[in-house]
Amino acid sequence: MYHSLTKSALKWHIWMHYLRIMDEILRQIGAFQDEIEAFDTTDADALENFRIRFLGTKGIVKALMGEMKSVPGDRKREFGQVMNAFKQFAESKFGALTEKLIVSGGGAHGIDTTLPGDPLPAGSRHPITLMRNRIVTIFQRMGFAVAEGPEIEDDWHNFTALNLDEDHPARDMQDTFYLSKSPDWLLRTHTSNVQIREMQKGKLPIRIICPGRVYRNETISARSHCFFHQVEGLYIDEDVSFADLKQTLYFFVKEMFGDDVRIRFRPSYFPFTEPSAEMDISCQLCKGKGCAVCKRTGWLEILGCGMVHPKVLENCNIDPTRYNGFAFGMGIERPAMLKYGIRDIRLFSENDVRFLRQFTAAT
Ligand code: 2NM
Repeated sequence: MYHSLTKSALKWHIWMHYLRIMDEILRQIGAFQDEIEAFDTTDADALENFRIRFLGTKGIVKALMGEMKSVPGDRKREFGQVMNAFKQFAESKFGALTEKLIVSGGGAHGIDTTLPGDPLPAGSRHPITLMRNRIVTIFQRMGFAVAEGPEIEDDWHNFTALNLDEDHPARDMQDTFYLSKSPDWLLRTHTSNVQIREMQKGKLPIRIICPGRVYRNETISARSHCFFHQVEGLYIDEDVSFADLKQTLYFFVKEMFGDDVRIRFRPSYFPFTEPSAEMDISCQLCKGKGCAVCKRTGWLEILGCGMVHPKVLENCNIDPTRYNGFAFGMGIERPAMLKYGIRDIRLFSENDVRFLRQFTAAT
């Protein structure tokens, strides 16, 4: 008797617990329905928190499911069906709300992934870059490799190695920016420092093209700036002739300006080349007839060149009785101004997008 009493008391306890759970399930379903109906459909974060609270691994549905073990055997099936129905109902409601959020532009991360993307305005290359690339590419096709080096340089690589003696005017404070720290350090005045460094490496022959920014202490105006860009070339081998120099540069200008361009060389002087020359091309605006741009001469000066001075080779430990070569240097700003009709050199460094946007060429 006592035995059956405890058994039924125990059973009663189990049943009471089961009814309380079923009660709790109904309460949670009601709470879920109330909450989802009142839900602000634009708040993606709130929706996710709401979902986790009900359907997460530590959520309400999971916790109620865990009560399965205390459900009377003949009610486990019914309990399972109710819980599964609740879970599926909740999942479909969350699914519908998430869909709505995405379509209305909220999305899980505030991004509507179904909309076409915003077009990104394509940038354009700087006219100096365009001109430099055109020059460099032509020389690369002739077998020249690009070499680069430091813009902050020591006196030796910028001046001494290039055969500029101690009292050469270019060394003057008036012309060169020296670093306040030491009179030995300066901002390079040409990219020849790169060529010196390449020659010092001792690997011959050398065929390099050196583009880069250079600095000179000049008054800024429409025509000159305290920094600008250069491309210098160097070819060192056995038996290099002035004819090689002329033909290399002639090929370059024909590629650059077209087959009908004419060139001329005028004798000149540089401490680092002997002989030295300046090269002119027939004016591209008047085709050599004479106009304001070429100052009625029909010619435009575009570069300086010459055969590398034996002293320069010696300074770089290259034997001048065995090797020789040519070098040349040109600015980038002037030809770019000519090509694009730019009247003020300062425009290149002002970064006004209305100016920069106009250069849309692919290279
Ligand atoms: C020029 C004109 C002529 C030149 C010479 C050298 C080096 F390093 F080989 F000696 N580099 N660049 C050179 C020669 C530059 O610019 C107007």
